[in-house]
Amino acid sequence: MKLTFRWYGPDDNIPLSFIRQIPNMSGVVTACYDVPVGEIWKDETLDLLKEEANKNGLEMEVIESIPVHEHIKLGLEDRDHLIDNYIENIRKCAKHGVKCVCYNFMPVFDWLRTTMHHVNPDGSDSLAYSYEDFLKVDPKNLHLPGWDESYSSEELQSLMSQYQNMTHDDLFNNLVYFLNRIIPVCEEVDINMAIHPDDPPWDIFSLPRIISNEENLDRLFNAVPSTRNGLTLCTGSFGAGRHNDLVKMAAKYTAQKRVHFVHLRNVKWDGDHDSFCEVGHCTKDGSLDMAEIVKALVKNGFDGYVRPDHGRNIFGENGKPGYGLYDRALGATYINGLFEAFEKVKDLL
Ligand code: DNO
Repeated sequence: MKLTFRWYGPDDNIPLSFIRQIPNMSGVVTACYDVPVGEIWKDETLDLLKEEANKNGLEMEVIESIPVHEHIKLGLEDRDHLIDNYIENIRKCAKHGVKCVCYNFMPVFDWLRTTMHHVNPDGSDSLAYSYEDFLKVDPKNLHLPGWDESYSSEELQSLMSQYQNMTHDDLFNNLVYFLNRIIPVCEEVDINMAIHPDDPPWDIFSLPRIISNEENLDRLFNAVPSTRNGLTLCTGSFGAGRHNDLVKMAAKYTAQKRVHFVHLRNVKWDGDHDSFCEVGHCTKDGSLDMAEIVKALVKNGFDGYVRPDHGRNIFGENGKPGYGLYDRALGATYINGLFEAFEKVKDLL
């Protein structure tokens, strides 16, 4: 595996000089944030990101994300033009040495929580989702933690209304349409596409979601068989859904050569409903068996990219929710330990 770390570019308040000091760190996971979704990325920005990473001894082989414009998800008339731009971005990334592109196909929101600051018994804070709190959210007057600055409330209402009559099949067909155009280019330029699962893995506000479970993945991989059409196995996203067996999924999709990128984090289910909170990475801290997941990856020959996903805010850090330095760095060392241990005994697994 290649251990990577998300870096939000020069504006990230975690400097590359710190990231490189995390044991076994090979590279950054980043993106161009200076161009609106749907437009063509600037070469200068990609040059700069790569140069900065390389200067610090880090690679830039993973992009998260090239975001997919809502009109592509909606299947509107201008989608072909927007897909052309997407293809152009894939080509540019390839020219800059990128090997893997993470993206998602969730309508409107690419993750959802009911609080960004859930206080844990040990005094750390983390993101959490409470079923009860979610029921209180008024879809007509949406205020969602972490999203209020991304959309005005009018924009949000108008976007949501465009999805009103969209079925899961419609959205799926739009994803297949998109992939049928981009995967041949990925084959040509040697890039793996890694779709990120729905987070959390169920429909929200009647918006359809189509990458929430094994059945969804099987359908997607059958529809577009090239292994360039692959997955970001985000354990925390799939794992928030109690219907998902992460160990089985890790084994199955690794064996199928679909797992190009892994986001490792743990979640703790709470109560009988869909509530969960984000916890430290260790198995003991949450509801997912992280060791068994890594074992399944190693046993099935995983050799892709991994990053520690969402950390808590600890040691008094006031980091970007989910993306502080300390807990992700601790997560990285734990991930290193799991991989090293299982890789040593791989033949015995
Ligand atoms: C959240 C992230 C997601 C992810 C996108 C990929 O922390 O895991 O925002 O980057 O869904 O497109």
